[in-house]
Amino acid sequence: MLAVLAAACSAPAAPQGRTVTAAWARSADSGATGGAYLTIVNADSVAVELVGASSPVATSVEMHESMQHDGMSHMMPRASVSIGARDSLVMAPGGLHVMLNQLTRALTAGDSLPLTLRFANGDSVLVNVPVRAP
Ligand SMILES: [Cu+2]
Repeated sequence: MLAVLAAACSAPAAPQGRTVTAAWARSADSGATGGAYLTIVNADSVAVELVGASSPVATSVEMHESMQHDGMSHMMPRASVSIGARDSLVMAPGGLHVMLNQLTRALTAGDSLPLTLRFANGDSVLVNVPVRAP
């Protein structure tokens, strides 16, 4: 166990930071509300907190969580979402998602949009999000 730990600590090419996979956004009209979904992998040995996102295609960007209550679907805004050490956060339809409020242009399938994710430690990650038909 100790040997394994020491080996892990001295490995020079150990992955670090956050990577984003499986990103996509729903196609939507200009002025409408869009949704984006992605998985954030935190390769660090400490937890990170996602505290916001922005995109030039939306007037404002929020993090939301969909939940069922009395058979109705609701969305709750989330100010921040924590991602544990060496854990990942899945944002997908029916759960956590990125809400793109009042789109400044139409999102068309085959198109893509830039999305910047901001973390509490000051890091930010720019993601190119492909658009798909809903
Ligand atoms: Cu939402």
